[in-house]
Amino acid sequence: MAILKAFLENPGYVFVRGAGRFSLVRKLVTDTKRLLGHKRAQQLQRELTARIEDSLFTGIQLEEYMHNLNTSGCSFGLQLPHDVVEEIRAYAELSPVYAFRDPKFGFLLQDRKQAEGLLGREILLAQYFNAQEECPAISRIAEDPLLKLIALNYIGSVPKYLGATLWWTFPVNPNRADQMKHAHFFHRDIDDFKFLKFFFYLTDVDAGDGGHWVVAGSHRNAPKLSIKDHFMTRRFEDEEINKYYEDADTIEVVGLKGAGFAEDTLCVHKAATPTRNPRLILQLQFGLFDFVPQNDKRSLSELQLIC
Ligand SMILES: O=C(O)CCC(=O)C(=O)O
Ligand SMILES: [Fe+2]
Repeated sequence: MAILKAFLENPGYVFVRGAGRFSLVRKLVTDTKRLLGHKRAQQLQRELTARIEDSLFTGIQLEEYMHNLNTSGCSFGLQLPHDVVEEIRAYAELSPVYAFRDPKFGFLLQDRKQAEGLLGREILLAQYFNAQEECPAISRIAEDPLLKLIALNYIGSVPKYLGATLWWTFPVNPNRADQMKHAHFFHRDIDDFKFLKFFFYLTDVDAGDGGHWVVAGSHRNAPKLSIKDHFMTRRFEDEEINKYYEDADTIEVVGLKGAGFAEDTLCVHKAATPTRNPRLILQLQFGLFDFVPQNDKRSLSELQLIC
């Protein structure tokens, strides 16, 4: 019944979440889109290449970058300029952020302890809403010709920009339910038939302190630990993933503020809970369709402060 209701409300969403689990369906939809949109994709490729000099990013060899992304499902080495990092940091310091991504739980960063007192629980994660509209630096990144070229080449047809999300994770002792809900267990995202995320750290992220973890190559090699895993998606325990994949493929992404990477989060991945310092991260997503809402847009009337 619940599935039928969800299907009637948003058939595309149910279609992606269901059929998108199967690599054959993903390939069929992606290839069809590629064939149908070939001309538009070529045109976009030319336009972006013509303005590549405007990119915020330097020192990236596109061919090598795409090779790594295609084979590993992730590719590293993007670096935001200092002024862009500082603009986003300033926005984050001054704007309300929302505990557990709940529009009713807004607070200012400096009032985090007070917000925890009022909520009666430690805040593992807090996200901004309407960040891109309110912080022009995020639009500069979203419009960047190199990022768009990477997305175009990875997705294989004109990519849809699905939006940005900016959030903090804090060094707390979270309960298991919060960790499950907020991606602090290994999982795969079934957001589309083909999609790509870019992540940027806006704080320094050291080893053992809240980094993003990804299993290289797992976009083409899903963890199938039981018959059920052929059909269902779920959260995985670290031990399950460590047993299934080679140690060398499981990467803890560390980096100074401004460091960025591209990832097909069909790869097995997770956030680790910070142990010492809060982590601020920006995510931008591109895909084929926008069935699964990924943006952070909320009407102002929905947003409430708790302190
Ligand atoms: O916060 C992280 O590092 C992981 C987030 C995540 O799972 C995602 O954006 O799909
Ligand atoms: Fe995820």
